[in-house]
Amino acid sequence: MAESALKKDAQTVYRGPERRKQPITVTTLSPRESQTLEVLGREKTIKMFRQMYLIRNFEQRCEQAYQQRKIGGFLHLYVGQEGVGVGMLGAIASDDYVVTSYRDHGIALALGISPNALMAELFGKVTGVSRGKGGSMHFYSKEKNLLGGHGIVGGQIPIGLGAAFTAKYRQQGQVSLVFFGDGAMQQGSFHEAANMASLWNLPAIFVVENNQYGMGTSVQRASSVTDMTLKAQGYNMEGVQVDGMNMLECYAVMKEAVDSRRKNPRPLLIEAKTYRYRGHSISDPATYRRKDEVENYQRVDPIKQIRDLMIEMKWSNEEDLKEVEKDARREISEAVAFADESPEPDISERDRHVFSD
Ligand SMILES: Cc1ncc(C[n+]2csc(CCOP(=O)(O)OP(=O)(O)O)c2C)c(N)n1
Ligand SMILES: [Mg+2]
Repeated sequence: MAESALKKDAQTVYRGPERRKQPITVTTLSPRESQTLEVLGREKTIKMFRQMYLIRNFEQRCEQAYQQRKIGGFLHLYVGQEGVGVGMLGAIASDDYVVTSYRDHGIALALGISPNALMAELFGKVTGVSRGKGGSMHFYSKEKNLLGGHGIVGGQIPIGLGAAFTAKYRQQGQVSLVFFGDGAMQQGSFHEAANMASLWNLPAIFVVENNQYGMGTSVQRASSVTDMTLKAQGYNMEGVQVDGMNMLECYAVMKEAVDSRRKNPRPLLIEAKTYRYRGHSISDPATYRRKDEVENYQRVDPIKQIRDLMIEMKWSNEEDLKEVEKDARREISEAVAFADESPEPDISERDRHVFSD
């Protein structure tokens, strides 16, 4: 059956099937975008722009440091997906739970974890978020309720479900955000967790960051349907699609989701249509896709869209935004210096934190 026919009977709330082909401008702002800008206001919007820029710069410096052999092991960059992390995490409360995959740098930074501690983690230094023992795929923060970056595809989903159970049990209105990729959605772990979340009315917000590829395999070749919200239907769960290149929409969809679920816990699936500009990991030259495909997404780059909009709305100007960018670059340079200068873990660290200490 065609996907559109399946959709007809869907219990899903559907917000426009495809990402915008054109960047946001003042004259083409949708009512939701205008409203979101009003809610966020100038200061917070510029702050979120800075956060996206900070993530991009962090990732670029990671690439450099990897080439200089200061970082080893795996490295999966978030470049292109910044609108999802910053938009969605900008809408949650500090005591909500968050869990994600190995593509975790952007999520950790968007949560406000210090770039120093993240860069140090990548450099294998004891000052890192996981004391240098986790590396790129294993960022954690007890303080920010980040329950990890996880290397097993889909492995984080049942953990996020557990956090949603905790949230409901405690009755303090928390929610659990569970980020995973389009590849991970095909794993049994998603389907088991979705079923239980629905049956038990848990406040789990499943966010599939559909960046169109799982390693070198396009989503069309890996998923029975390409509209991921259809998969929510089998679990009597609401499903929403959002343009992941649009930070304002990502904020709006998450804000609405968390506001409605704090009092009445129910799961939700959000499919963020996004794109990764780089290969799957640092060692992937991404020869399986065409250059113009990447360029099409770069035309609606999440950072550039907000930057241009700020200028067009006269909420800022070229000069001031350059200062914002310079300041973010300074912060990342300091993080690199901090990581460089930090000590490696002492040999006595070897047996610590293996279990629960
Ligand atoms: C259980 C498991 N199977 C396979 C792998 C190898 N692997 C690592 S990443 C990946 C692709 C996942 O793609 P997706 O979920 O779309 O996330 P993205 O990398 O696009 O963020 C695969 C197959 C793994 N780490 N774990
Ligand atoms: Mg993917």
